[in-house]
Amino acid sequence: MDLYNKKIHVIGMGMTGLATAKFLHHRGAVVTAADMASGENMESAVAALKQLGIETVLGNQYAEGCDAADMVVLSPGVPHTSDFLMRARSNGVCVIGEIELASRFVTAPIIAITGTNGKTTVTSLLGDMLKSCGLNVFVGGNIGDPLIGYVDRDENADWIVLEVSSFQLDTISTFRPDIGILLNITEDHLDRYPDMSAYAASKLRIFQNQTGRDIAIINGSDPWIRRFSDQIPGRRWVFGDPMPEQRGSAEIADGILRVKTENCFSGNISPKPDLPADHRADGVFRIDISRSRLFGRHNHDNISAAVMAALAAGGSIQGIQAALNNFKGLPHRIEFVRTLHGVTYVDDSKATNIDAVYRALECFEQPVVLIMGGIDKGGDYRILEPVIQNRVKHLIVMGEAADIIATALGNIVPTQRAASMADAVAMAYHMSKDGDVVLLSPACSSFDMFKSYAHRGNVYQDEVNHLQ
Ligand code: UMA
Repeated sequence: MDLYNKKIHVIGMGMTGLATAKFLHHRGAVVTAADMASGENMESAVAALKQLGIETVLGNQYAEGCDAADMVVLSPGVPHTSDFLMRARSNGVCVIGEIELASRFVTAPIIAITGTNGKTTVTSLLGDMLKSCGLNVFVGGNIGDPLIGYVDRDENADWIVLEVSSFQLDTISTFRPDIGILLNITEDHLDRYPDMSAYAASKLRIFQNQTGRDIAIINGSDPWIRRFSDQIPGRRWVFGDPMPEQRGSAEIADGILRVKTENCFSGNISPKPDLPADHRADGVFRIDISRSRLFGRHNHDNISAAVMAALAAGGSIQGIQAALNNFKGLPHRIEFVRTLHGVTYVDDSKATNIDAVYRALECFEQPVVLIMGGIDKGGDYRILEPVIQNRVKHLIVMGEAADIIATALGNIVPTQRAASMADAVAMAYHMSKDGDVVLLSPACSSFDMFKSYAHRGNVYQDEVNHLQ
């Protein structure tokens, strides 16, 4: 793809837009970077781009110029259906996202991971597994390191392990992972998609350019994935319930994960010559998961998917097992904070959708004081009814969604409103007793009161650590 002298409009000047604008500039394109925001927040981005001589446009005018560009490159946060983009497309302008652009310059094989929940855990765990098998791996994408930066730095990995969001998949056209993983599809981002079918279709795009030589690792127990499985052209490696025409399977019993696969290397994925011969034939691979610190049923799915992908990429059992044993889990995902007076405090601030709260509650046998709330994303909180009835003794709601959640769930569990995180933690402290769990699992995004889910989790942990 020749970018020299091409007029390219980069929309969004966050992490993705900055990396994209720099890459395009280095390749000789005439770049304009634009962002709907203006003011202090944009100062450092503008300064960084100006230093390279890249023109920037902020505020109301930011969409202007798209029609006259050769190409528009979007950041994931920019809805691909915005009017100005529809207009540019109808004027013949090529509109793509950063993942699509970057993938056109990647030569290493790609493992892409998507799903409503668990994708960061799987991306991170899989990256560790392949590294522990001696491979040189780039781990990035939605997890926080844009793929375009890898391309710009001229890195040369053996494998790319890429977390991709539905937003990123919306703007692909040729992106084709050698191994695609779809973990689950449950309600999320319904503030951006008109309905669940549209959101599911977006997730399924991970497989749209795969051929029969590629591998699709999928969750056979997920109703949306089962419904759309005929749209998956790759070879299906299935964890959870079995599916027709599967070419690989994963089962967990008695703390052992058993993965049975076809010969991993019959397709276009070549093993590194120094990998052990035990993976060159059909067979069952056994991994001991009993010592893993990833607990809960949902983590069985995450481990199964990561192990399957690591095997498909030619990883050794020893390397995979060592990485799993050493993996501590990620911050703000059902993270233990402390025990005080017999009460266990857990931070699950990353639970920004309803299904994630369901999965978190399933991990606990003990009575739970649950803290929820933030910005509502349009899902149905009543899905939580059974698990709340079984496990939750008090519900504390906060933020913009407090009333919506209280209306949906307040009639099945005693519910109180908190004005701040400090207030919520103080309430939880008084409501809990020896043997209980206090769980922050918001089901909402955080931007009404915090900078990010991580900021929200850190504030919660600070409040918990200050309790006497
Ligand atoms: N902006 C516009 N016009 C718009 C919308 C946004 O100009 O219509 C501007 C904003 O003013 C802002 C910039 O775009 O200055 C931000 O762009 P962005 O939202 O795409 O953010 P980035 O910093 O580029 O981060 C993105 C991902 N963000 C989103 O998808 C919202 C990051 O995922 C990702 O780590 C990063 O690219 C690198 O790939 C975050 C996320 O929340 C963690 N992802 C969602 C999720 O996981 O659920 C999908």
